[in-house]
Amino acid sequence: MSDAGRPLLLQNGKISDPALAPALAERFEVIFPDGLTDENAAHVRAIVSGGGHKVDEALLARLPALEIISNFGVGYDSVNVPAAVARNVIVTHTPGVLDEEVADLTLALLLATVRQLPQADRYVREGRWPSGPFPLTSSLRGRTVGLIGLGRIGLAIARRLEAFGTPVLYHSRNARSDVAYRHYPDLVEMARAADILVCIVPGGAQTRHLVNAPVLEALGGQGILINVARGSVVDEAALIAALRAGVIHAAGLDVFEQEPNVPQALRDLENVVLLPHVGSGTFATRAAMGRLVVENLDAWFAGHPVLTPVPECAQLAARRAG
Ligand code: A2R
Repeated sequence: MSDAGRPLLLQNGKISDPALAPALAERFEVIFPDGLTDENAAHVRAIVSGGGHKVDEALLARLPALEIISNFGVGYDSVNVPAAVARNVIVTHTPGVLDEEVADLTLALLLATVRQLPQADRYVREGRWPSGPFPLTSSLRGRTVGLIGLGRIGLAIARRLEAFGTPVLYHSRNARSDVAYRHYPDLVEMARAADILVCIVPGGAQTRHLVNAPVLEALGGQGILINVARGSVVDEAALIAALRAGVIHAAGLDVFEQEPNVPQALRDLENVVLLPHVGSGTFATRAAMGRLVVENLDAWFAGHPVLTPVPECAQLAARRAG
């Protein structure tokens, strides 16, 4: 316990939900990484993580009283979950509440890339229209989308694509029994069959550079890559080379390998649409994520089962609740 009698919580990273800070302050004594000392580190019982800030082995080793990490976001690749589980620390995340929002953004980015909407906007702003019409663009008509990942968000994207009359394929480790979309265990094979690839898998070591030079070559010269997952899923150097050489046609990216730094080489290309990781970035959805972060903490400190443990923690969460 802290001096004020409330548990000590470390907020690791800037969280973009304005309601979260007051909700945490009501329940916890909140400290930030720059206020972490050897003395108070010994009493930290909870972490709220997010914004890509790492919760690594070194940080966990400083926090012997830590019980729970409540991650603001569905992706938790910035948290070293095995190290947390080894210390009996529960990790929760915010699945489900952002699926539709991220799927909306994905379709917006996909259409913006296919139809070159930011380029067309620049064309008008720069006063170039009077000197001639905007060049014709590629089309979503008659094209097939290969989803890399068909989980909660992938399914929400697939539903939207159906409304657009766009056939859907998917790659994942396991085929789903509840969908009619064709499953490709081999990503290169799916890239050959698809015109557009959309990445919506978790980040981390297992999916690092899943999209590499051979996948981009298989996608081909009219191909388009959309990444709304994690920057680490795509080999950015291979992507830049492919975009420059016309190995693929274009890319729409919401995530990058070294966020918030985007390589100048990407920014110099005309055939890319670049967004600053805004997939779930609306007031309503960030508020829903913030509420789930707090609900998980409330459940834990009331001695109830947490609501949304990450899958790797499900057993630990059940054991601690039992
Ligand atoms: O592989 P499976 O059968 O577990 O299918 C999951 C797939 N997936 C992978 N596919 C290929 N290679 C892998 N190493 C791999 N690991 C996972 O990604 C499943 O189809 C999908 C993940 O679905 P969910 O767990 O429901 O995640 P959700 O909520 O759709 O979010 C996906 C990611 C987040 O982790 C953030 O990084 C990003 O979207 O916002």
